Amino acid sequence: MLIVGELINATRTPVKAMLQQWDAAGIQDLARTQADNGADYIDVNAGAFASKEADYLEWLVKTVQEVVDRPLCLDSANGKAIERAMKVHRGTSMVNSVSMDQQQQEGLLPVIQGTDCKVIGLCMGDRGNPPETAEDRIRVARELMGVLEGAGIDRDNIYLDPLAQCLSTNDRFGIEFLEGVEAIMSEFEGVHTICGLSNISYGMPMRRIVNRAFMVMAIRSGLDAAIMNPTDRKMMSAILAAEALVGRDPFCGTYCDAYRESLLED
Ligand code: THG
Repeated sequence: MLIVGELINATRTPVKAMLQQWDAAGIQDLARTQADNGADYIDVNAGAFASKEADYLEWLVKTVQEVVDRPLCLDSANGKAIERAMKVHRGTSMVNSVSMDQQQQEGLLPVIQGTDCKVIGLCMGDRGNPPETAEDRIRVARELMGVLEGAGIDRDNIYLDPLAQCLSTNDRFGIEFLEGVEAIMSEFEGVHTICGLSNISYGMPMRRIVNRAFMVMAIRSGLDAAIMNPTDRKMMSAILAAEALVGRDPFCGTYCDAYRESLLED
């Protein structure tokens, strides 16, 4: 499982305050904590500041990469902000995200083409209409694959996001997402799937219980990446166990290594 740490997101109150004060030390603490807890990528999102988003995102990239060697997941719907962030990013970033929004594609595809960046293809139609059913998801996924592969992006660099949405607003959203992952992974061999995991539990009590159960099921459906909180040790343990159980951990080696490093928590 490829883990993208979600904590540097301006929709979170403490992070919003850090950005307003250009608090580099606070941001760098969050970056180190996530890297130390196993994040492969660090997500950076300044979407709560419409007008200053591009300035903040560029600053986040520089500030985070001063202290961690991980690549970043550039989380913005604003093509200009992504373009500026990519210019200062060291190594190969992950662009989050390209959807079927025409205008956004026109801004982003030229910036991505010819690079080796990973790209999240978000299953969201033109004008931002979200999918409801598994069928909706696979339909948008097909369109995204046409656009992304058509732009010359390697399948191994594509992460399709079927969009996890709040279970509390529609009790079908868990199963429709899971069936979407399965359909995508079997139709496009070699592609990856990712999601913002904790969306599923929004508005529910004891969200982490729901997040962990959802993750285990999503792994069974083929999900191989997630934007999530890597400091949740019980979640990280459930991921390691689930991956061993579906045959994605030869000789349970990664699970046993994590045990020896005292990373597991029951
Ligand atoms: N898909 C893609 N990108 C995304 C999302 C997605 N980026 C944004 C979001 N959704 C994923 N990121 C976050 C960041 C913070 C929080 C949720 C999703 C958040 N977390 C709780 C908090 O801080 O209070 C804690 C969650 C928990 O661990 O219980 O607010 O869907 N491509």
